[in-house]
Amino acid sequence: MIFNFLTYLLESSFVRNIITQYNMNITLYLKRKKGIIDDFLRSYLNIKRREKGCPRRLQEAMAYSLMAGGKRIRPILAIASYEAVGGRSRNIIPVAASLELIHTYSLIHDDLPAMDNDDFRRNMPTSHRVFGEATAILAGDALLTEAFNIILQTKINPEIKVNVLNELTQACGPTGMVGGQLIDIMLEHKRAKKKDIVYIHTHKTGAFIRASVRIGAIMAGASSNELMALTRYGETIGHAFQIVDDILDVTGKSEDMGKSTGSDAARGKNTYPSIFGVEESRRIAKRLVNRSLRAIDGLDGRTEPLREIARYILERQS
Ligand code: GRG
Repeated sequence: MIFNFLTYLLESSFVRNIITQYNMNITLYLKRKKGIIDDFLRSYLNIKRREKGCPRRLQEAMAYSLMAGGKRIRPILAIASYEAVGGRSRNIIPVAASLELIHTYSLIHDDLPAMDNDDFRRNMPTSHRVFGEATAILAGDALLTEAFNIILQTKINPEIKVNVLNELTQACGPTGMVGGQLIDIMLEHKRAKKKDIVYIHTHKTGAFIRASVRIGAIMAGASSNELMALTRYGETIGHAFQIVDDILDVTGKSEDMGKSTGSDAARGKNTYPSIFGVEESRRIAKRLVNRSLRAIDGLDGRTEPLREIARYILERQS
């Protein structure tokens, strides 16, 4: 009887979460997962190098931005979400890594003269500064297309594959990232309303982060309740991620951010700090992160990495 009770207690999600909490070192976790993604991307680029038909200069421009040292937060979120609902296969790695190709494309295009016109990204000259505008645009286009190709080549259940592709097209296309980017640009030097800034943040940045979390869950065959909880988690941290990005553009150091700071104000961008001030923006981001933690309270898988990533998003300096 006592033995049964002790077994029940040790297997309960509450106790398991406490045990993981004490074992969890988020810095080490992020470093390990980033290492896995970097290894995959390196071998992917090696395959591309050997493949006939892809011009050398295009390969170089793709590799330059892809291996410039990003945090790999979107792939890591997909893996953490996958593992939280019991996913075990290594098939998650190519799918997670493909998210980094889409993210890198968006950064290359975001930095272009017609967009944010940035000279530095991840402490390196931006793609168009090194390769010229035309090659930079094409490197972005190639990375976006290749992301879908990597998923297509991954051996997974065809229904899951279609669902993953559907998530990405919804999140990164006109109703997601690209739509958010357009409204962001259209409202430069104009006074935006609160609903506009919420739209920009949840579409330009939030939709893709939400999709990264959902893709991990879909890959693991999550139940509808698990998917609902993780969707809520993904959208709240996605929104908070961009608010923190806005705050860091005001308060962060350019060496940590890898690009010049203060650029949002110089460009007349509508940001949370420009509308609510830095302190209130911090409070809003904190509220969103708390909401994300509550959203996954009911899950009894390995949720501690997701919790720690949410806290990290709030406290990050780069
Ligand atoms: C289609 C022409 C055309 C342009 C599209 C899609 C797009 C341009 C822009 C998307 C806007 C964008 C880049 C949003 C993401 C903003 C953001 C918070 C970037 C930083 O992400 P981190 O901190 O960066 O994850 P690292 O460097 O760590 O990868």
